[in-house]
Amino acid sequence: MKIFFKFLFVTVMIGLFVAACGKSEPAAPKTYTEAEVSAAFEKGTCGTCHTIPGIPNAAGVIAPDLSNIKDEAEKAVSSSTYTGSAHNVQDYVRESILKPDTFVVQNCPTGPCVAGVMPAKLSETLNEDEINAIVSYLSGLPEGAFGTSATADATLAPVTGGADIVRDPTDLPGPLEVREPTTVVINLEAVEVEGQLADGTTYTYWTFNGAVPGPFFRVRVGDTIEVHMKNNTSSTMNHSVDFHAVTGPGGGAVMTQTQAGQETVFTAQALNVGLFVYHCATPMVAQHISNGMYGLILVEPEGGLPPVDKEFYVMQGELYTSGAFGEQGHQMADTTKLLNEDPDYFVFNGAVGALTAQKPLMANVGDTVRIFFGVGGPNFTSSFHVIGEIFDRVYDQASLTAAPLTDVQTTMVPPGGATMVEFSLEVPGNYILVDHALARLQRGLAGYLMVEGDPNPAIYDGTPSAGSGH
Ligand code: HEC
Ligand SMILES: [Cu+2]
Repeated sequence: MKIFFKFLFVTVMIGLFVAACGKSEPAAPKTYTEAEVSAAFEKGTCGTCHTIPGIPNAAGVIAPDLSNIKDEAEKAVSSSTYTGSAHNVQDYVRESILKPDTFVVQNCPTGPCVAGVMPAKLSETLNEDEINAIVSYLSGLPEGAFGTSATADATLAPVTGGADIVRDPTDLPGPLEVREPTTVVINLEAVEVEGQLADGTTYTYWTFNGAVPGPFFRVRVGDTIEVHMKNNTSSTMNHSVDFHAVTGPGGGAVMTQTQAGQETVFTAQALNVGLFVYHCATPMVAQHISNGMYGLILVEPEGGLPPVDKEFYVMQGELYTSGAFGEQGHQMADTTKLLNEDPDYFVFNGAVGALTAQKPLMANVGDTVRIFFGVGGPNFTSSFHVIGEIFDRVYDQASLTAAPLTDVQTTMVPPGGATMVEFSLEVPGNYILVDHALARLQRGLAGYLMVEGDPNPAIYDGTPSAGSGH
């Protein structure tokens, strides 16, 4: 924001200077406020790929830096390699937004630019006014991009709604029957959803199949997975999938970069037993993951896993929002915080309260429970712990072929990693799933395992005291 104001200030000063010199009156195009311009850029998700001076959240890791787009555009329209129809800066920028495939720019920060990366649907996502705001801003101040900053910082109206994007921790398929390897079809669809992040707070999640984490898949070692990766027609971004269970470059990502309304397919053989993360691998990958695009696939050994009474599916991730933790209303993604690894929210299964107030894990005294736990991240390692329980078995790093560790209090799970833990329940009550880096509890990271049954005073007895925080 600071840079923004500096930019604005310089602009206004140039404007005043021009006016004071009595030079030609600039034509009077419609002026747009800071808030209008920022909102248009946000809606177009431009800052996800481009560096744009003054626009919050700009990261610009894969697309041309637009700081100097005025000069670049002037050069481009008069060059022989340019194949578009623009003759001036405004038309060039407008054409880039409306018909991104008309021509391909030469230089991107990661190397030569490629066609088809800039979303083709911006013409539908943005209305005329929003496009004008962007064009006016990019084609160069001082010619009237902004009025005053009178309406700057206009806060968005608080929204309490937002779709439920929480994956129920019991939403997973049961053990496979004993069988020979076969082909298993895996259907994924990238869907961008305005979801509830916390009470009174919404966020635009990018999901696999509408929930966070994505669906839990269960196959047998030796199976061939046939992955169908769809991208919903309403998507503003391309999406893809990288399965850590797949052997081959990109884990599927090189074959599944999928545009809105399209579908891609690949097949792969599950060579290794284990519990594996899958995630979107479209640049900027960290942002696609943070926004909710991760899930787990279990590759069972021949003969399956030992039976248990209850199985649960839990994943941890972090979100980087424009407002601080707890701020009401719609939150935008903050790419600067993402790159600085400075999250506002830590969540299990996508949202604050997902596994406490909304969809707690339920079990009974006497049950053996198994938790398939993974970390989408994108950046933080979890020190996974269940308050009041000891893991009887930890399949460390989700290796299901090595002997499990026994009698473990807390286990570390890195981003893009998983674990399988098992324990039996002897005492009824409320157990809390946490990352033992407990400051994260204050940022939304908690889940309940509610255990019903008869008290077991031989194992746990006493009078509850007030204020334990448990
Ligand atoms: C998913 C990443 C992505 C998003 C989102 C995106 N762009 Fe782009 N953009 C690119 C890439 C990659 C190129 C260069 C390749 C090409 O020319 O198609 C590009 C090219 C451009 C250019 C031409 C740059 C030059 O140096 O000539 C402009 C202007 C532009 N984008 C503006 C925008 C605006 C405005 C938005 C938001 C409304 C936006 N882009 C959203 C990736 C993106
Ligand atoms: Cu994605």
